[in-house]
Amino acid sequence: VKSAAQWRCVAGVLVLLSLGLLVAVIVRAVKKNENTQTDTDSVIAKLKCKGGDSVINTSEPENPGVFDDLTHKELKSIQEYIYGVSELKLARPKEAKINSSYLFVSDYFPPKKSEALRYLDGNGNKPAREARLIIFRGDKTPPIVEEYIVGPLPKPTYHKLLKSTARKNPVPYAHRPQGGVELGELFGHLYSVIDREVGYLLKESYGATFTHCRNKCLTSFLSSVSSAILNKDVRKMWILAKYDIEYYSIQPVDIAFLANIDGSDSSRFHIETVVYADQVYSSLQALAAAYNSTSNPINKSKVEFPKYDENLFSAMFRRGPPSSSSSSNNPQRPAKSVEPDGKRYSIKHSEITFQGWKFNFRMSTLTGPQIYDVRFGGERIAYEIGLQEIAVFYSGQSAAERAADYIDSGLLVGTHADALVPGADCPESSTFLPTTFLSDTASDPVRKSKSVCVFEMDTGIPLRRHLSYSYAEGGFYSGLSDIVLTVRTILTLVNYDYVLDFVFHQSGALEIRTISTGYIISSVYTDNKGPYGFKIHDNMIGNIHYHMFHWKADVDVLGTSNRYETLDISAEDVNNTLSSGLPHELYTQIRFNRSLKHNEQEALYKFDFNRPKYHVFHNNDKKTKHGVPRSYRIHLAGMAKQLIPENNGNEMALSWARHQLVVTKHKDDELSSSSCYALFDNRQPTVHFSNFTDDNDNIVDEDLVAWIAMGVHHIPHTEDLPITPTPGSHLAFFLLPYNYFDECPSMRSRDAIRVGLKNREKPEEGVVVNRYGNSRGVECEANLPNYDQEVKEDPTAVLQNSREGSGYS
Ligand SMILES: *[C@@H]1O[C@H](CO)[C@@H](O)[C@H](O)[C@H]1NC(C)=O
Ligand SMILES: *[C@@H]1O[C@H](CO)[C@@H](O)[C@H](O)[C@H]1NC(C)=O
Ligand SMILES: *[C@@H]1O[C@H](CO)[C@@H](O)[C@H](O)[C@H]1NC(C)=O
Ligand SMILES: *[C@@H]1O[C@H](CO)[C@@H](O)[C@H](O)[C@H]1NC(C)=O
Ligand SMILES: *[C@@H]1O[C@H](CO)[C@@H](O)[C@H](O)[C@H]1NC(C)=O
Ligand SMILES: *[C@@H]1O[C@H](CO)[C@@H](O)[C@H](O)[C@H]1NC(C)=O
Ligand SMILES: *[C@@H]1O[C@H](CO)[C@@H](O)[C@H](O)[C@H]1NC(C)=O
Ligand SMILES: [Cu+2]
Repeated sequence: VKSAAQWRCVAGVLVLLSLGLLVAVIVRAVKKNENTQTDTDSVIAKLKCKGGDSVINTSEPENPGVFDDLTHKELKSIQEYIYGVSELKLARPKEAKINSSYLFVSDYFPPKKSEALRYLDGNGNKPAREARLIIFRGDKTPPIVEEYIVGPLPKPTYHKLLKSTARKNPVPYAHRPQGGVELGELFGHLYSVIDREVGYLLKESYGATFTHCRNKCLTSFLSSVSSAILNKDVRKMWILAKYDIEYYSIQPVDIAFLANIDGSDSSRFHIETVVYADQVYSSLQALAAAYNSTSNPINKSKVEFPKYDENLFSAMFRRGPPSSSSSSNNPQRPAKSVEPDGKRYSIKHSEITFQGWKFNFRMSTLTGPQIYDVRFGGERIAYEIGLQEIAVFYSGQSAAERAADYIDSGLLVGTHADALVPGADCPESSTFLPTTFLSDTASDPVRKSKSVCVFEMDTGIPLRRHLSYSYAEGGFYSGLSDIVLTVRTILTLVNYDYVLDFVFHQSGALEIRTISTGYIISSVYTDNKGPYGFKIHDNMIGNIHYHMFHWKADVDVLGTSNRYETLDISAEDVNNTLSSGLPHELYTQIRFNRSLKHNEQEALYKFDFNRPKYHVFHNNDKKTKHGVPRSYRIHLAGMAKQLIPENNGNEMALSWARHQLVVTKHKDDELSSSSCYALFDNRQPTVHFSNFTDDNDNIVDEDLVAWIAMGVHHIPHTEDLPITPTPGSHLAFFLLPYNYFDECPSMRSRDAIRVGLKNREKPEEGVVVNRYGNSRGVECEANLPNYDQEVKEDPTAVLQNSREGSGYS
């Protein structure tokens, strides 16, 4: 007997079916007209898929938990509180100058791990929620940067300096990260000075200037010169001129300015060196004089302003004849993923669940994406996994080119996750999550509506499969596609774009992946630049560089009392007399030895091709029924050697890249391995990662944290034009169950397919196909939001229409 609800459902489906037919007719009608349409408007067939019973609530929680980011309401209360603190005298955004005290950025400050665990595991009160504020004190003498903890939220009553054994606070003003207030004053001042002194030269040489230039403008790329390079705490930046045209990082011109932007008085900012056409001058005036000299003529550059159209090599329009399978008359849509039975994951604010997985996601304003309390099958395997730092170091023939050593947390990585585009950045069926934070240029909390996407996807690769073809050998097939949940964010850090994924597999494996794309940085071609890049366009080389990434993985395998062991694989010779019949015959085979790491120094790991190893973490009291420690293994699949010697130049900022894996005893103070000051502070790092292991703590039966470095070298080539494609740049590390489950946990997945004989005794009776209740075929399409319409109505959903809240760039 069917219930009324079920009948209603059937009726609903019929209505939808007929609606679907109607839509199909419309689609056909629209298709006919397509050739006459210039707009790419598309009608989406709306034959609605079943909803499923998952909960998707991406709104801010009323009562945020221990892993939720600061909510809009909390941010407002922080503003109200902090602007009322009289001794700080904070200037409001818009009024803030580099010579005033102002709020630079906010971040959630997670509670101590022990308190959070007591609360999560049911034996403790909910820890107070606190915020971390970076405050620039430009009106102090000397000016400094202070970090404050403000709480308890949502009604703050205190602010106190952040005290930590692992980081300096306060921080010299010269080490502060870049932000909108400073860059506003910097560009306003220096661009007009440059144009005043050498504007006519820029016009003659490049057909463009920095100011009053309408559609023929120069813009610039900034490279901070760190205190380690200068050997003192002075703030300097190279300003590398580029054409302001799509896209400036591969439209270089051969003039660069070294700016001294030290202190809090912007009227004292000045250009102290200029490099023009490979010739060096000590001031703008000196260049102007030399340029005019008739007695002693200098080499002059003469380039035309590029012509902007769809074929401009640096512009990103589709060009070239369509490849054979589709033509411009007959476009054919690519394969897409659908959710025929609705979403199989749930999102409740920061908490995400999928096929036995459960975790919380947040975006740290300072360090980027993080997941917390990561559980599989109910059991916690990691407390926290998060990005720590992204760096890219360039080389070049000139001082300005090689100064381009970017430590991206100096740009506040978490604020650069923005405007993910469904259909290109993430599947159209994705759920998008917002981020919210305070910035130095916006009066209200800045909200980015599509910073993160969550989606289920069939990777198209079998998670497992076996075919036992012959009847004699069993006669069956069994397979399961690697169907995963991905939580993705993409950080656009000036010219580069980094795709950062947390990928949850049904085998209990967690994959953390970084992929790079975006525009390279280039410089003007001269004959002597051979070792630093190929000539890839008329007048341009793509400079060699390398990208480095650092991640933290606070693993908790069956509790917080863990050990770290390597399984060392080696060759050994054994007696082979029995097989060979010869008395002295040896046979060489491989074996492994378990090697327990006792302290942090012993655990420092540098990859060695000659010594293959597994890295496993376990709780010594938790064994399988076979007496083997139940472990999780960290598999490194994205290593690259960092070649700058230790303590040399900017290497200090990358001390985390000295080892591919470091294991430390958990300390709340050792919150992150780098800091937003790392662009400038290398002479005396605010956070110096190699100090984390100096105290050489015991790591046997302790709460352990694994720190993982990844990297990739990049020698640009013509196919990096206009943009670097992602294939080949996938770097990852995995957390893999290792003797943790009795068998592969994917055995419980209903996504599997088995084909077997009906009757093994009588193969002639044929086969059965078992899909474990899943039906085949895709009869519906999700009711996807119309993205094109959305951005037409609100362009800010994809492009910013003012500098407000932009942070840097
Ligand atoms: C989502 O969460 C918010 C805040 O807790 C709540 O007010 C709202 O009702 C929830 N929405 C749904 C559809 O459950
Ligand atoms: C701060 O700088 C602004 C210019 O940016 C200037 O007008 C103002 O007088 C300065 N204030 C102090 C106290 O120096
Ligand atoms: C150089 O020549 C230009 C153009 O004649 C002139 O405008 C400029 O003032 C001269 N600059 C110097 C430093 O002589
Ligand atoms: C000017 O260019 C020529 C030819 O490239 C070169 O030989 C010369 O050294 C350059 N002069 C300066 C001052 O760099
Ligand atoms: C493993 O242990 C064996 C026996 O103790 C030893 O001969 C061998 O050198 C060890 N291998 C490694 C890589 O430590
Ligand atoms: C190998 O084992 C055989 C039989 O056990 C023994 O006779 C022979 O001496 C052994 N050879 C070596 C090289 O140890
Ligand atoms: C790191 O250790 C060095 C040497 O012991 C010390 O001078 C420095 O202050 C430490 N840095 C931090 C951030 O603790
Ligand atoms: Cu690159």
